[in-house]
Amino acid sequence: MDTLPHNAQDRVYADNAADPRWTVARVAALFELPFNDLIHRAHTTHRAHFDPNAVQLSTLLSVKTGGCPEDCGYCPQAARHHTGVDNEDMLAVDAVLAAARAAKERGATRFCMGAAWRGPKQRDLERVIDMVKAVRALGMETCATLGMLKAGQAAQLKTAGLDYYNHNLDTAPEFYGEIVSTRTQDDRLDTLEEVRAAGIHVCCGGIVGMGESRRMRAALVAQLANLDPYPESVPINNLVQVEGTPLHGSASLDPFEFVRTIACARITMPKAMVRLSAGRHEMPEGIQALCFFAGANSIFYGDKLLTTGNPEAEHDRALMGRLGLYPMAGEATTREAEDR
Ligand code: SAM
Ligand code: DTB
Ligand code: SF4
Repeated sequence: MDTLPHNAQDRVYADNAADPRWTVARVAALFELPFNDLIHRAHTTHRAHFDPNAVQLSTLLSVKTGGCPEDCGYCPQAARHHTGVDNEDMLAVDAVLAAARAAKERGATRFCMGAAWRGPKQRDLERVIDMVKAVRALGMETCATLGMLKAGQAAQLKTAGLDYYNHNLDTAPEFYGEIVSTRTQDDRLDTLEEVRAAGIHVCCGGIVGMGESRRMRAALVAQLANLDPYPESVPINNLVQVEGTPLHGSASLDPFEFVRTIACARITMPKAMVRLSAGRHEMPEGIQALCFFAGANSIFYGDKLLTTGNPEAEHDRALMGRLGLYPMAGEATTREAEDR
């Protein structure tokens, strides 16, 4: 063999020392490393910045389900996809508060509220603001994902006490148009700028397993890592294939490739919370354990994501117990983000 695997690894280190920017080529070189070299490096990075056995627990709630005008190819909530997800009314603040209280009792420290909107109307935003205030008053961290924000909306959420806003870049820029046609990735970047400018922590990641190439996964990670600053929280979702969506029936991703994506996110965004997000329901526990080793330190906790299933809380507690993992204190994660 002309090129020894450790030479390949050295080259990735050396390149990066010369220029801290993560080009697609550099992230692609990480993806190409032998698996053991990659996850060793990711785990070493993880250990340098975090307690390697602490996992942050967030619970999701869909506060406005279905009927979305957008055409995201992966999403069961798009009105034009016939998935059995109905267009429901927005939840009342009391119902949201009850769900947050239950999540807190189960051990979640962050409560994430999602809405199937292209973006919030002012009247709807006002009810979300009341939800944020109510959840915050429980002593939980708050996160919302409401679609695109217009000028001034992020500032209103910040004033209400919103800690994080989730808005994903979802996939590589060159693949985005194949997955979504009703908006561009530049629209996403505009909202991310609004969120940043309002002083809300950014939660931004993507989905893998949508038929993208490895190079495209590298391009997504590079794009996230080159946001300045990179996001405080980076959800890596494995596509949940829902019947009736255009992406249902896509070839499923090699689970080791999912672990590699987590590892690359950890290496390129060393101080971010890397969130092992959608797709855990279908993911073998051994693969989840490898994800934790490769630097994932946050999960969605509770038996439902927005409309699809997630492992039962009890099951996750048992898995964490078997791995010697424990929940991360809520304030610790925000402090971590603020100290960066
Ligand atoms: N409508 C808002 C938006 O698109 O930003 C907020 C809610 S949307 C459901 C939040 C994120 O969920 C999407 O950006 C996407 O990354 C993720 N998501 C949706 N459907 C998914 C699926 N089937 N599998 C994995 N992730 C999915
Ligand atoms: C994120 O990146 N993943 C979560 C959260 N942010 C909002 C959503 C996953 C949704 C999976 C499909 C569903 O349950 O509808
Ligand atoms: Fe709507 Fe968000 Fe689903 Fe896209 S991902 S269809 S914007 S709910």
